[in-house]
Amino acid sequence: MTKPELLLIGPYPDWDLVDLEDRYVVHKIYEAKDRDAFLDAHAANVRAIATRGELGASAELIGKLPNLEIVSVYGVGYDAVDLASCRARGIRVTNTPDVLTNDVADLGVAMMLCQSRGMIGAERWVRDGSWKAKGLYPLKRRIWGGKAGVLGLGRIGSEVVRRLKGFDMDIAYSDVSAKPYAEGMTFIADPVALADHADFLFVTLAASAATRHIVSKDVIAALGPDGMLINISRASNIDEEALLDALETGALGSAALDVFEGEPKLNPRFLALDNVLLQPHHASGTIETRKAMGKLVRDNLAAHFAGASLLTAVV
Ligand code: 8YV
Repeated sequence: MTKPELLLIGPYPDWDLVDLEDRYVVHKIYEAKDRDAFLDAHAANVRAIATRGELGASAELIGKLPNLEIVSVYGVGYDAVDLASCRARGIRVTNTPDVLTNDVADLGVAMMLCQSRGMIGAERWVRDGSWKAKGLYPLKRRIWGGKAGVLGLGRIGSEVVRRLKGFDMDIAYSDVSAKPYAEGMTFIADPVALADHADFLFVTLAASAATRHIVSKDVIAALGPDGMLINISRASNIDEEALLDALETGALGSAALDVFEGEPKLNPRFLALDNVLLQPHHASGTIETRKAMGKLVRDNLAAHFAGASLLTAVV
C-alpha cells in the first residue's frame, strides 16, 4: 500500500520521527531552503500535517494543500492552527491534552518558587564568589501562605491549584463562569479584581482571539509592585508591551515567563531586566511527557488513516 504523505512543520524527537517515517512519506518543511519550491513539489500530495503547538498551521499554508485531511498538533494549544479554514474544508484537527497537564503545572509552580526566592541570582552568588566576598545573599519574598490568583481553571489551572494548596496559599480564580469543582477557593470573575487580590497571578487559560491581552495594562497595574505574573499559556494572553513597561518602571514587581511574542526571538527589552525569569517554552518538556505527546500525535494520525475515531479531536 502506498504511504500517505505528511508535512512536518517543525522537528520532532527521533523516537517519533522513526515511526512517522515508517508509516508516511514525511516532508520536512522546516529543512527546505526554498519554501515555495518545496510546496510546489509536494503540496498536492500532502494529506496530513504534523505540527507543534507554537507553530500550528496558518490559513495560508492550509490554502496551499488541496488534499489536506488532518492537522495533528503536538501540544494542547491549537491557537496557531487556523480552525476556520479547517472547519470550512472538513479538515480534522487533533491536539495532545491531559498527557502534559502535570508537567506544565509543575513548571509554573517551580517558576514561582525560583523567582520569588531568587534562585537564579543565588546560584550566581555562589559561582561568582559573591558569597565569599560579600557574605549573605539578599533576602527574598516567601510564597507559602501568600495569595494566588489563577486565571483559567481548566486542566492545567486546576493542577496548579492542587500544588498551591500544599503551600497553604489563599487561592482565587477567574474563568468564564464559577466552576462546580472549584473547592476551597474564591471565584472572582473580573481579571483586574483577581489581580488586585493576588500576590502571584498564574495565567493558565487556553489562548484564542477572545482572550488576547486579557492580562491588560489594568490587570498588570492591579497586580502591582509586590506582585508576580507567571505565564505558562501563550504570550498573546498578555499585553506584552504593557508588561515590559511595568517591569521596567517597577509598577509590576516581577514576572516568570515560559512564552513570548515572536518566540524564540523575544523582545530584547526582556533581556535587560533582572526582575523577570525567562524560560524557553519548555513547560511540557520532559522526556516522559514528550513521548506521550508524540504517541498521541501518531495515534491520532493512525486512527484517521484507519477510518477509526480520533482519540483527541478538536475539529
Ligand atoms: C508545545 C505547547 O507544543 O502544549 C502546548 O500548547 O505549547 C507545548 O507543549 C511544545 O513546546 C512542543 O512544541
